[in-house]
Amino acid sequence: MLKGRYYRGFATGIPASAGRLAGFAKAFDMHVINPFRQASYVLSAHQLRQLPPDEGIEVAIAGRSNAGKSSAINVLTDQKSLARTSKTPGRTQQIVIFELDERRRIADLPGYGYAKVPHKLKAHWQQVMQRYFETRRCLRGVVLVMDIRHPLKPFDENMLAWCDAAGLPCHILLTKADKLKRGPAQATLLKVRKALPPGATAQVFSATRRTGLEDLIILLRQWYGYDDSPPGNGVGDSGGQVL
Ligand SMILES: Nc1nc2c(ncn2[C@@H]2O[C@H](COP(=O)(O)OP(=O)(O)OP(=O)(O)O)[C@@H](O)[C@H]2O)c(=O)[nH]1
Ligand SMILES: [Mg+2]
Repeated sequence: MLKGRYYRGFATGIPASAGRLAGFAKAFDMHVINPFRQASYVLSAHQLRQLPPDEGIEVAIAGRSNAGKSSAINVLTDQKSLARTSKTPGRTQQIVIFELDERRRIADLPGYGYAKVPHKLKAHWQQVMQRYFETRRCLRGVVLVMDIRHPLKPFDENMLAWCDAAGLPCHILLTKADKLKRGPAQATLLKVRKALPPGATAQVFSATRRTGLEDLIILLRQWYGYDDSPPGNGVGDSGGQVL
């Protein structure tokens, strides 16, 4: 089951050490520390130059319009309306930056593929996104959000291929899982996993039921380096509250 640097755990499909951690936490009914609760809004950028300095660690939340990116951020941070969500697709029209601490950020990216966005704006965003992914050195990984009922659309495939080429980890959230029964949801997860390049992982998620939240937190704790160094020295500080 070894593929590239990642082992696709049976339960979670996330990297081996993270998968083991999730297993231990569940087996011993331990609670995972959620440092993402301390997230706060920083700014909304129309241009790359408006972004915070390219330092520390940034994780981007990408996906098609209306897939559920902002809702996932709200569940992850345990804040009802930190990121603006909407029934109207195309809601997030900027790169919205949330800060966990002075060296860690989440970037909520504009949704791709909303037909009613004017052509000029679409072209603008295509260009900005391309440059963001090509130049942002602090980018540690991409959480690619897909509606579990409509996975792996062309945008998603492009994103996966780009991350693969750039050697950047990509973790897929198959969200809105509450819209499917468990069987079909697991079948989709397996199908998606089979189609992934080596550096990519996938899990089932639901913002409304908080399904998969623990697995997501464990994975992101690794990406942000919360588990790397002893507590109390800044970057490795695993602050936050219990899930
Ligand atoms: N049932 C269900 N609905 C969800 C879930 N996640 C998001 N939604 C709904 O899907 C719609 C879009 O959610 P958003 O979080 O705003 O999606 P987004 O990807 O940020 O959208 P844009 O910013 O427009 O690209 C909203 O009506 C949400 O309530 C989920 O897990 N389950
Ligand atoms: Mg949004």
